[in-house]
Amino acid sequence: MPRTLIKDLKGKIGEQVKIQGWVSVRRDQGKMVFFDFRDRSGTVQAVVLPSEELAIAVAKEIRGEYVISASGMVNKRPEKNINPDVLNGDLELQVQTLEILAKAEPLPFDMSLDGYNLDLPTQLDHRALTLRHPRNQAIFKVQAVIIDSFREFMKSQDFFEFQAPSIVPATAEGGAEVFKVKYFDKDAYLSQSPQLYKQIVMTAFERVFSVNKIFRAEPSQTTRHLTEVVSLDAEMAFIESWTDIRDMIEHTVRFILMSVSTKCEAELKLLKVELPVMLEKTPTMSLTEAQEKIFTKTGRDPRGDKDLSTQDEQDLCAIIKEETGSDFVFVYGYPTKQKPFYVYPNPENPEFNEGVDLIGRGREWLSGGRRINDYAQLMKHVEEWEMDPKKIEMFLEAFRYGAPPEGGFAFGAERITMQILNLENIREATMFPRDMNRIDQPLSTDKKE
Ligand code: AMO
Repeated sequence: MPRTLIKDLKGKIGEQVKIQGWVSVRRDQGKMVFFDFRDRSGTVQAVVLPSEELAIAVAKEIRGEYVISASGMVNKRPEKNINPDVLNGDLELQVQTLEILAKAEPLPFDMSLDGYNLDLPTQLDHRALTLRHPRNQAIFKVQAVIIDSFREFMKSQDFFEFQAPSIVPATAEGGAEVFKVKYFDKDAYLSQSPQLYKQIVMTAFERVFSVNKIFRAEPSQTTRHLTEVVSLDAEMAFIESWTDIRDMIEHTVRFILMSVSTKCEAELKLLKVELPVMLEKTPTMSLTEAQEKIFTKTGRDPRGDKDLSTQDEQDLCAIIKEETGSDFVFVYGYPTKQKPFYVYPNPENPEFNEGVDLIGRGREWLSGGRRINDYAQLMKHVEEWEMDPKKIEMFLEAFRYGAPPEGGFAFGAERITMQILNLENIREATMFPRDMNRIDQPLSTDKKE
């Protein structure tokens, strides 16, 4: 008999089927044995009656995470046992034959949905097992939809996908947060961002995007930083103003939210998540205006600070939510000297730049902005930022030979997943998180996230 996926059982009441999957739970009730079976598509309750002598003997041997093949009849559940809130809550598989395909050792912790409240370090130490949990599967299914819908939207807007390198001769973002690698007898770096490459490729293909790994030597242990990130990057030519970039960011995020809402209904329900509200037009303000607003509304004075602090981001989002109902706000115009050399200074007030961040639900989701495209101006910044032009020669060549007005943006897949799903720690939204203290296993046993 061919295998039926568990999600398709609902159309097969009264029919004989064969399913294959894992045992999530075994419950013995008198002489009967109940199971929750799980495959890639969902979960179903099954019962083995004592009259099925062969099957009941096998059932008694089975523990959590055994891999089985089970055949039997799909029955409608009695009215009083129906659970309308879960997949297959109205049916049950009455097992007639049961085969063990693979055994499992006794589990180190309870894997059943109700008993699942492991602390994060234990979850991550046992990722190979905890990935099987429906809650974690839901998180990573949403993440897959986020990445897919980024690609889909970019392509719909005529952006060209390219592959960015991970080994680079120079750092794009500045700062010390870079991993140096021994490259034969030379030094090289792991890419912090495909920034310089997306700008080069933009000068050939106009609209480009990439989905790639970036690496940041984040020396601190926060709930929103990783050392290895999936970065979703875009760059576009022939813009009139930085606001074209802001609008593209808004359309992209709106498309992602819409895709998650339509494609991940079951996952959002399981995770008990409400999507953030994005208005027709997201409120936009300069850093100075945002600081002024925070001061007026809270009495706390961040005016003159060079960036928004974590507290500022939280306060600003709370104020904007109350004033407009929006869960998002764009903040632009950061001090030019605080940001990387490629960001475009405001021609009327060059101390502030035309970089923009999207802040939502109290945290930064995404960064972008207009870039310097004039070669002479770029070279002036290279000098002022004390960069070695020889190390970025390939980038400079693209701009020496004609680069249109342009800009772009980037966001981390893990950060946006965390924010969309309202998770407390970015590691929950990362299958195999790398940070200061962990590469699969903790690097030292006395430090926990
Ligand atoms: P920035 O450094 O702000 O900008 O990064 C852009 C976005 O990438 C994500 N991100 C991270 N996520 C998790 N852990 C980290 N350590 C981490 N660092 C960054 C965030 C952040 O908003 N080149 C520019 C982008 C551009 O202008 O196009 C850049 O890298 O979501």
